[in-house]
Amino acid sequence: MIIVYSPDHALQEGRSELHDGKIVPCFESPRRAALVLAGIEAAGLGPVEAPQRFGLDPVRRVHAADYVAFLETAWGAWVAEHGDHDALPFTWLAPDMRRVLPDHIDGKLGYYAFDAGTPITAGTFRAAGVAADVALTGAHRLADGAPCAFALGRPPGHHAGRAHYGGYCFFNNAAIAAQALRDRGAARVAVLDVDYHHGNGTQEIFYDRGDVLFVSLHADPKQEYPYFLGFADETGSGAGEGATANYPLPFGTGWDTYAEALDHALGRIAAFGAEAVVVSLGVDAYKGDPISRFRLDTPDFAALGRRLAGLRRPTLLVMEGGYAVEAIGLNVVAVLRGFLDAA
Ligand code: SP5
Ligand code: ZN
Repeated sequence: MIIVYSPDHALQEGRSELHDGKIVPCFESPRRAALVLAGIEAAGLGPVEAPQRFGLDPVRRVHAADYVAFLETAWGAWVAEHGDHDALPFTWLAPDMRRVLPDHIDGKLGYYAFDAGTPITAGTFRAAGVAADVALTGAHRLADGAPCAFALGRPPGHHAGRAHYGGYCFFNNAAIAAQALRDRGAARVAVLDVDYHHGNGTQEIFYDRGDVLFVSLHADPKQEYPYFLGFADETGSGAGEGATANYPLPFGTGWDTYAEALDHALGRIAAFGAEAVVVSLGVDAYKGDPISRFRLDTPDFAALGRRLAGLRRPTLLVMEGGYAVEAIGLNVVAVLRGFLDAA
């Protein structure tokens, strides 16, 4: 399997996030990607390639131009105001307020962010751009005929919407890749999101489109972050009616329950006639994950990989979450091994 990786992910290294009422070290750290790479190299899973550079045009295919420009300038504006430590918002736009873009950086953060867990740092914009390039490189390899690829980038992407960031995500790497596959000629693309958290950003981006199916398995938003999207009655709108499918699952979900929902989700993708599949691959459904409450074990991730291969379609796996760092390499390798064994 082609593995796309750049060490430049380390440009995003936030110090702290708000968690359970405390400021704690960021769960989403450079060590995560380094350990996944080490696992892949130890397992000899495939050639590791550097990303190509695509610039911001493919990013702007799914993100608003003003949002991209904000991310490019936010750090400079923050430092000028507050000095050289992570930028975090402290206030947000509630639905009954006015969506007017503030001039002040503190207001801008609240306008574009949806949580206090996603610090902007000196390297955020560059790291997010490289993560998009990693996913885009994988997408182009698929379009050129590769059967599968793994985009090992960070920061992750699936919580980032057309014009908002949060959940450790800035650019929606999976959505950018899915759009690139469309632009390279795939008539129908499916995004399957197996991260423990709902992929609210990806869903928002494609909600009214019939050409990209979004299917997500995740913890029930009545119980879990991001709380305000990912319910089963969200099925798409307009031309996208029927092209969104959510499988909210309860705390404590283990492989049997998960596999049943997964098989249903895979059936949807096959029935849709996807010509390519992008998998938002978080491994935070792992039983040892520090911020999650599902019960998948490492062999279950291998079974997940085998089922993904069973779709028999060109497949791009894109790294998302997974915070049990000691196990993250094993769990990702299990998915990729399972996929290759069944391919
Ligand atoms: C890409 C990705 O996986 N992003 C996840 C962002 C989650 N951030 C908020 C986590 C809040 C977890 N609260 C759990 C309480 C446990 N005591
Ligand atoms: Zn997650």
